[in-house]
Amino acid sequence: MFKKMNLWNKSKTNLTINERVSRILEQPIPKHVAIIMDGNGRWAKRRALPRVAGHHEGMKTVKKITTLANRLNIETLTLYAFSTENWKRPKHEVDYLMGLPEEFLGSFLPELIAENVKVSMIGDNSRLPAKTKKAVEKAIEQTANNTGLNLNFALNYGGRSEIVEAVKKISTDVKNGEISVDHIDHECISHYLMTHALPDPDLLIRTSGELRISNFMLWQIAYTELWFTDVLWPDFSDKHLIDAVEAFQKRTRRYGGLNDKESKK
Ligand code: V07
Repeated sequence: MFKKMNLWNKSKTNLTINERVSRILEQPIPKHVAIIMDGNGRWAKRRALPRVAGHHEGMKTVKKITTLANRLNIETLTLYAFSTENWKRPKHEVDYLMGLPEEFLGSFLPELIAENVKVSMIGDNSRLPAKTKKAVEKAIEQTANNTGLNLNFALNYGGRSEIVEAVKKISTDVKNGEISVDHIDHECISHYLMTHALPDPDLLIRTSGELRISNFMLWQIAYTELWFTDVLWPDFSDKHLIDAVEAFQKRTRRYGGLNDKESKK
């Protein structure tokens, strides 16, 4: 009849967002969080709206989650905005998606600058439309000296292509005598990836119920904690990022300081 209640859990459900943020900040924070922002099309379909309406709503979620990630002192937030596979979508949808970086930055770049956010990008930008490329380059330039959150967009990014490109560059450098075959190790390969300047993700979030990696950061997620939710990206809120970071902290606390990554080195 009377169910014994876990008081810590009970009180947790009653905490405000601000209280939960304060608690999170008392424990180790994931330095690098990566997100596969899935479910925008499904969000729109459920409302009988065109798919692009879901992408637009998803863009607003990007801004909200960026602000919270910055507040949580997360160092890098990598967002999978456009995959190398996404070119196969209908032309009107690809065109719309390629307009979003410009629209996002047009609306939010001043706020990002005010929040000390630094914008960066991984992926092959040579195939992006000129206006998309220019908008992103401008944002990268204007935020280059910012010291807060690194907001890293994966645009025209694919994990296997990234590895192929790294293998080509390593081969060229070996051929030209710049490095020897013996020099090729984990660290060397990491150095040739587009993420060379970033730590590996500590936490990967995928929304919308799919339990796959879908060609995202294949090399980098070897020891990453994975967190999946059925919530569609446009519905993803501060509460959900906090849920994910709390789950991360609960899992990593159990390692007692010696985590998988360190012990396998
Ligand atoms: C895109 C909104 C988020 C859900 C996933 C798909 C649609 C923000 C950007 C963006 C990219 C680069 C940049 C500034 C903003 C974006 C694409 C799609 C292609 F410098 N959202 N968003 N880019 N979606």
